[in-house]
Amino acid sequence: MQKSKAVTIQRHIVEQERLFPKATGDFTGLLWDLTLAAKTISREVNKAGLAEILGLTGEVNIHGDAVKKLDVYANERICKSMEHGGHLCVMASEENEDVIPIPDEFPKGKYVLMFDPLDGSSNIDANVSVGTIFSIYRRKTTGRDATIEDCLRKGMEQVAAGYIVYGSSTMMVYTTGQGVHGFTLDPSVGEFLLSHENIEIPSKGKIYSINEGNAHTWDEGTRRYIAYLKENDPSTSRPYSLRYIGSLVADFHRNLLYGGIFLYPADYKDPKKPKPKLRLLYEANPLAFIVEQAGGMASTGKERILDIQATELHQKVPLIIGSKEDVLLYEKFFNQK
Ligand code: P6P
Repeated sequence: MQKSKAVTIQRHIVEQERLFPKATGDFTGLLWDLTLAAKTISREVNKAGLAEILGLTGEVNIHGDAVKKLDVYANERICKSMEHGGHLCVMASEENEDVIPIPDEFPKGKYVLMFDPLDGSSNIDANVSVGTIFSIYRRKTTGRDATIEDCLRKGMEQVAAGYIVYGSSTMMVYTTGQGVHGFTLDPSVGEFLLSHENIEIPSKGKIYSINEGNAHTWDEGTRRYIAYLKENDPSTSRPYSLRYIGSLVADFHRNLLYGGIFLYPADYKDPKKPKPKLRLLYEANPLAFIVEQAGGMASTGKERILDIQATELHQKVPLIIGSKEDVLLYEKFFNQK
């Protein structure tokens, strides 16, 4: 890991903004508001294990505040942190059925924020890493109010994407199309400090991440690919190691740094009606933008994730993402007749 240059994320964002001569600072403000929400969620996630001890399990906590499930808390925290800054025209969340309009009392901006507030939250009680994933687009419509059309986009239109992983430390990883950069939260000063500049994913890994318990639902190509990875052939760096946390951000983050492939293929029990699980707008698109910026690849097996035109807010897609050579090889197996 590179030595931290004690560059805060705020300073890094300003430096990134300087790369865009026409930038107005609006984008910088948006990302700053997001980092504040991240710090607040990190504090709550890290306290979660103390719920019993701190008396946070009742309807009302020791401060008299209503206690919420952490994913509900994270969702509300992001909405409250982002709605008043004047940077956004609309938001959409994995937790909300419909788009989230900016309240009339607040100024509207030119950006769209879509997010998964706390992915993997079912793992919280076991103290497993969880994460927030976000995606930013420029507004597309020109009417008075933004609409769902501003959210139903192709991932290639993103202007920024990132995630916060709440693990042994809290890290924020983001891209604005100028490479991928990681920041580690120093809780003693409450700042995200640059710890991983210009992250590049190895072109080929030795790790595969998939829920082997779903093997009975896999298509033939996926089945043959996973069997191939498990064959003993040191000349082609096989067998691979299976690493599967069951928390997308944690699995993705490890593979981004070490190399490897994460697979969540569709359930093919009914070959005529494949059923994917992960969401295009809140999970696949932001991670696909990040991995491509880091030199990797993200595919459904058939097509590039970032080329998919979203038609529904909660549209699901198969997600095969990670080291380029590994994803390319998967595509060969998946498309073999
Ligand atoms: P499974 C968590 O619920 C999640 O959405 C992702 O974070 C994770 O990668 C996936 O689902 C795990 O799903 O079916 O393997 O438990």
